[in-house]
Amino acid sequence: MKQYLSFSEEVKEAKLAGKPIVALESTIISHGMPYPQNVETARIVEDIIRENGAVPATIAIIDGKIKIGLSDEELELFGKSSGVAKVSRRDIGYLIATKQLGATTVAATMICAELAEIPIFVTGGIGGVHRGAEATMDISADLEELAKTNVAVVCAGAKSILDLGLTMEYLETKGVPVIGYETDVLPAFYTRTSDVELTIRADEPGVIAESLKAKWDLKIDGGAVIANPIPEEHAMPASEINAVIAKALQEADEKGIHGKDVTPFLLGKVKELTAGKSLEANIELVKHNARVGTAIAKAYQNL
Ligand code: PSU
Ligand code: MN
Repeated sequence: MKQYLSFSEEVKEAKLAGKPIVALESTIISHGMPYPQNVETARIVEDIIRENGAVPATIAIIDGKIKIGLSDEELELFGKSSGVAKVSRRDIGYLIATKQLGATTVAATMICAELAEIPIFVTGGIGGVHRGAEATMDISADLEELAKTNVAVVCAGAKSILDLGLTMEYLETKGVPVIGYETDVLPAFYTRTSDVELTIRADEPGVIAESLKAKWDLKIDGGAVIANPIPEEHAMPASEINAVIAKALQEADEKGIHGKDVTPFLLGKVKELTAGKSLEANIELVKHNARVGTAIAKAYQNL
C-alpha cells in the first residue's frame, strides 16, 4: 500500500515530529475556482495552516503516486492545466495506472488522507444530494465516503445548488455526525444559515476533537462534517445568491449537464452571475475553515 504514497519533505518531517497535519483537496484548485485565484487561495490556505501551528498536506495524484503535500510548482500545475481529471473514489486506481494528473475530490481526498493517517481535512464545501435527485439519482460520492472513511471534513456546509434537506437525511441514515461549529443550523456555504437544524453544536475545537476520538476509539467507522459558517462580513445576501443559483440550475438543465460536470458547471455559473462576488466569499470561507480546522487538528493531536 505504502508504495502508492509519496510524502512531501514538510509532511514527512511533521509526521516524525508528531506535529498536527491538515489535509487539503485539489479539485477545489482545478475545478472549483478559476486561475489565478485558485492557486493564490491554495497558497494562502497552506500558509494560514502553517502560521497557526500545523502543516498543510494538499493531496493529488501525480505520475502514478498519491502525493501527500504538494510543492509550489505542483500547486501551480493543478491551477493552470486544463487536462486535470476530477478524481473520485471510482477513478483512483485508473489514474495511478495511467500516470495522469488527478485532482482529488472530497471523497478521494478522504481516502488518501486516511491512508496517510491524517484525520482532519479542510475544504470549502462538500458535495451532496442534488436538487431533483429523486429523478436523476445525482448524489455525490462524498456522502458515501463520509459514511465509511475515518476523516473529519471541515467545511462551510453545503451549497444550496444542492437539496440541503435531502443531504442531511442521507447523512443521518449513514450515521455521519454533522457538527455545527458555533451554529445551531446548517450553514449554506455563501450564507451563514439555512432552514436545516442541526442536532450537534460545538463551540470548542477541543470538544470536536474529543468527539472524533471517542467515535473512532469505539470503532464507529465513518467521517464527520464540521460545519463552519462563513464569517458574517463575507456572507452574501440569501435572496441574491438564491436567485443566482436558480438561474444556474436552469441553465445546467437546459444544457443537459450531467455526471461529474454538474458541480463545476454550477460553481462557474454562480461566479459569472455574481460578477465574482461568490468567488470572493468562497475564498474567505476556505480561509476561515483553515483556521478552525487547524485548531481542531492541534486539539486532536494533543489528546
Ligand atoms: N463544492 C465547492 N467547491 C468544490 C467542490 C464542491 O464549493 O470545488 C468539489 C469538491 O471537490 C467536491 C466535489 O468533492 O466538487 C463534488 O463533486 P460532485 O458533486 O460531482 O460529487
Ligand atoms: Mn454528481
